[in-house]
Formats: sequence, structure tokens, C-alpha cells
Amino acid sequence: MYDLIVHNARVYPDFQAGKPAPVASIAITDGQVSELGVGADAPAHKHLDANGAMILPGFVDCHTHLCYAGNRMDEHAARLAGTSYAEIAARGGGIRATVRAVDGANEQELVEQSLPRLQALMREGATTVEIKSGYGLSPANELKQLRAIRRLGETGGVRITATFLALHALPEGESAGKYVRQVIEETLPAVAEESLAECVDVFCEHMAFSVADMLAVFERARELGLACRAHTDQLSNLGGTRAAAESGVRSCDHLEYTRAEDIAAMVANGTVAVLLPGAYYCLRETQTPPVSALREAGVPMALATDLNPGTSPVASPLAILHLASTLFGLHADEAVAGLTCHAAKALGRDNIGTLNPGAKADFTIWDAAGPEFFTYQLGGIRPRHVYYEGILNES
Ligand code: DI6
Ligand code: FE
Repeated sequence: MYDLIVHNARVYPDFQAGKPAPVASIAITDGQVSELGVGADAPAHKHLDANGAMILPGFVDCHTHLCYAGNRMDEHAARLAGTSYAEIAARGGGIRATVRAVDGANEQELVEQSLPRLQALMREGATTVEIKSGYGLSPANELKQLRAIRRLGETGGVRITATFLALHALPEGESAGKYVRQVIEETLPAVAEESLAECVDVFCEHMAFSVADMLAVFERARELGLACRAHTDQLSNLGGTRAAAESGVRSCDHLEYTRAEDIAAMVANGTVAVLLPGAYYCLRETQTPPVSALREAGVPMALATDLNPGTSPVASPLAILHLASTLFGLHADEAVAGLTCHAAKALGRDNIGTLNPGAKADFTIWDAAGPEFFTYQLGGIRPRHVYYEGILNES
């Protein structure tokens, strides 16, 4: 006896190998997919007639910085007037501006300001969201941010996974050596002690941290049982992608300046490429990530909103599908794979991002004719229903 059968549907269970052939029904038991293609008359506590609608795995937003206070509308205006992201950061703005706002907010205020952003992602069909810290910088404020993320995880109807963004920006007046030491000796062990994150991330960039700093943090993170990911090649190529891939990260994210030798290292180490077209778009970058080369090499390409107050105030997974197609040239099925199965891989999970039997029953029901509709129409699309672990999200 199944808990639920949704029939008369077009269920696309898994975009791993391109757009799959749709099946007509999905059966759910105990919050998991138990079978695909069962007859409409199979025994179940509940039957739902989808009236021919499309069913997709719930979206997995595998890279966000949505837990913050304040906003940076003033910087956006300054960038439009010609000041670069790096110049704004060098003047004490950028990430440090949000660090000051987070310093001035308590845990409760952080939760209250961040929840609407999380809910915006959920309304468009996100059922798993990764959230990074990285706007605290001091041990106390990083822990405060991670505790706020943990509370966001109690929202219901969505799975939250927390990442400690260990190296994001240097605190005002601090030396890199001293700061990296503090992260390794103090903050990382405290994060692990309280089980506040499952993963560690580093911003490896000329305006941020070096490859050596990144590798030092990864070494300590792994000793403490945390997985690793990296922001690499967003604005320049420091060799971060290759070094991170060789060290065994789950993913390298951004990749605008990634080259052939970096891609070879990703292939050799099974690294996921996380592409972030929201940041590319908002910074009005002109260098696109090497999508054709990644595709030819068979590197799984994930997508994410990168939702953050500076470079990607984009609280819309559906906008990301469109931007990935129009700006980066992803096909519709690649874009959906990017927000489902490949994003799950970046998070080290194989039971989300697909609707294969045994997977979590996180799925969305759409009136759209096919996945191609998402890369065609921008705006005005909402799922008819979102199910999280087999339960309907009411919103
Ligand atoms: N790369 C990004 O795009 C964000 N962080 C990072 O390492 C930007 C964060 C910000 O500007 O607040
Ligand atoms: Fe980011």
C-alpha cells in the first residue's frame, strides 16, 4: 500500500543523462519515491490526478549566501555608474559592508531577515538549499551566522545544508597569516564541535585568499571530518581550481577564468563545476565559463543562485535556469540537471535531485509543457504544487 500515487502526469525522474523519457505516475511511501510508472488503480491511501502536468525533482540550490542582514543597493548603483566590485571592496565596501551589518544583528534578526529569501526559493520549487556563513569573520560572528542557518533549517518544507565559508574576506586591518591561523586553530574546531556545518568553503581569488591559504584550511577541515568546496576562477585564475580539485573538493564554483588544465584536474578527481550566472549577470562580467569544454570533458555542471547581497541578489532558481541558457549556452535539460542531480552531487548527496526509487520524495508539479519552457519564458512561472518528503508544502 503506497501513501500517495500521482498519476496522469509527465514525470521526469532524472536528468543525469539528458532529458529522460517521461513516465506517467509516481508512487510515494514514507517520504520516499517507491516506484515509477505504477498503474492508476494500484492501492494507495491517496491518489492525485495531475491532469497531464509535468513533475520534476525539487530544485537543489547548492550555493547561497542568503543568511545576512541589510542590503547593498548603494553598491549596485555605484557599479552601474562605473565603479568595479574590486574597487568597492578595496574601499571597505563589498563583503565587509555586509560583515558590519551582520555584526550589528543578533541571531534572531538574522533569521527574520533571511527567512523571506529562503521562502522565495521555496515558492519556486527549491526543496534543498545550501547556505554559507562567511559574513561573520570573527569566531563569534561566524558561529552566530551558522546558528541562524541552523534555525532556518527548522523552517519545514525544505532541507538546509550549512557550509562554513571559512575564508571569505580579511577583517579590517588583519594580516592574512594571522587570520588564517585563527580560522584553523579556533573557528574551525568550534564549528566542528557544535556540528554547525558539513562543509567548508574558501574564496580563492586575488582580492581574497591564496591557494596556499585555501589548502591549509582544507587540511584542517578534513581532519575534523568536514567536506570541502571552493570559490575559484571567478575574477582571475590563480590555479585554485586545479589545486582544489586535486585536493578532493566536492565542487569548484564560478569558473569564469577556468582553463583546459583545470578542467583536466576536475575530470581526474570527479569534481562538480558549479556555475553561477546570477553573479556573472549582476557584475556585468564578459568572460563566460568554458561551458563547451566542460560539456565535452563530461564534467557535471551544477547551477545555483549564489543568492547574496553583493554580487547576486537573485532569489530565483527559475531566473537562474534562464540566465544559464541565455548567457552560458546551457541546453534546457542541462540547466534542469544543474539545479537537480548535479547540484545534489555538489552537496555529496545521491538521494535528492532525482526521483529514482529510493530518493527523497521532493518534487514539483508544473503546468509547463516541458523543461524547455523554463529557458524560454522569464518570469510569471510558479509550480502548481511543491512536495517535500512526500508532503505538500502549503504556501
Ligand atoms: N563570491 C561571490 O560571488 C560572493 N562571495 C564570493 O566569495 C560575493 C559575496 C558578496 O559580495 O557579499
Ligand atoms: Fe558565492
